[in-house]
Amino acid sequence: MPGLTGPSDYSKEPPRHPSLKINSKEPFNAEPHRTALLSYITPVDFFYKRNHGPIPIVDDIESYRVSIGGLVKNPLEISISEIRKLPKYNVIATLQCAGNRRTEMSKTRKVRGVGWDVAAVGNAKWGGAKLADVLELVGISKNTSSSPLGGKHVEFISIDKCKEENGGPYKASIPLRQATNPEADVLLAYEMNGETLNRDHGYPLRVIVPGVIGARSVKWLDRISIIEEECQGFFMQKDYKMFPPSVNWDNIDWSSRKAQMDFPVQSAICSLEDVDFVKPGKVTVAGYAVAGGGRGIERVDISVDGGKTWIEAQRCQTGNIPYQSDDLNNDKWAWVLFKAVVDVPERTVIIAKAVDTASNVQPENVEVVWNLRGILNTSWHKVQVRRASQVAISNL
Ligand SMILES: Nc1nc2c(c(=O)[nH]1)N[C@H]1C(S)=C(S)[C@@H](COP(=O)(O)O)O[C@H]1N2
Ligand SMILES: [Mo]
Repeated sequence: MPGLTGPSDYSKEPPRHPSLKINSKEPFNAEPHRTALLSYITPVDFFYKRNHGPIPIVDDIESYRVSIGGLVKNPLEISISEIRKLPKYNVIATLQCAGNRRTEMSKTRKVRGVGWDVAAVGNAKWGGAKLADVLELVGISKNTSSSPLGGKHVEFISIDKCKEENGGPYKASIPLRQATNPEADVLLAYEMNGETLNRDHGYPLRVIVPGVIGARSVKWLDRISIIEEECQGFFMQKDYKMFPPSVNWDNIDWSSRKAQMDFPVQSAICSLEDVDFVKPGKVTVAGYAVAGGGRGIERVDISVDGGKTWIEAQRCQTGNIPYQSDDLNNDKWAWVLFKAVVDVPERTVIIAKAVDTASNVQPENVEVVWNLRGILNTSWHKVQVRRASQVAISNL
């Protein structure tokens, strides 16, 4: 790799916004304050950064090529300018780390992994070519589950080097069926929010797999390989799998579970901290809700009495206030923002729970989804709230 010596050379990291909360410095893992998620499009500076190694440097964009090989008749090397000549698509899609809300899961029972609050997620406009169009260049037609030479999966291999792969590149795969389906909107993206993708987010080219856990959206793309079986890399076989609560580090059998792909329905309150002290009067309960697999959000319920009674929040996909509910789900891969203005008792627990268009509902308790790697904490999001006047009185 030009400029970097290996998986522990952190001497050339890009500058980052000082307000980010750093969960791990090397590799750099950071999330914004949760209030940064109250705008529909997450600014690049405040978009969470999730890395497994140093940020690679691609300083000669002219000589940069992505090779497409494996089980294809006519392998190809393609430059950025050639990719830019293909039809360009802008897809608004939410990217969420499978480890989002891990810190909260760890409070129930300890889990292994980088700690995250509720902001290992962001919504961006990704600009690039459709993978389905790129694969046609090597003779793989649209909407197929098997290539002429028997390939069934598309593997993405990165430039970065990470410890988990013993100094080798980060990699992942998706089924060929998804990769060749134009409606799955899998992109090779060179833009984020209308700007050239920056180094932290995968410059010069990354994969975006909408509706799927962030781990499959490989950054700093180096190679695409058409393969028969799923990618055998660490992050597909030894990580990012959801285990039942009974599995621990002594009895784990990685091969017994599938690689996690679609994200389950999720929501979080971002206008309040846990614990938050609020002034007497109305309180705004706002945040994001997102469904995986291209499903939309049907409803977001809010409780201000710890789950005894519920009201429905307003939702929108533009960020405009007042929130409209008639402009919903135009962006099928994107989150919806929700908002409810409520009266709260002096001391209470406020809860958000989302329902997707398949009527999947977030689970009530973190215990039922607890797993040793701490992924997919989609349990009801709760914040404790106290009225400031009550605090003042109790201090007397
Ligand atoms: N090459 C490479 N791609 C990667 C990763 C990585 O460490 N290296 N991390 C993955 C994970 S786990 C997530 S959640 C997303 C994070 O993307 P972001 O940093 O742009 O938010 O990138 C994914 N793609
Ligand atoms: Mo992730």
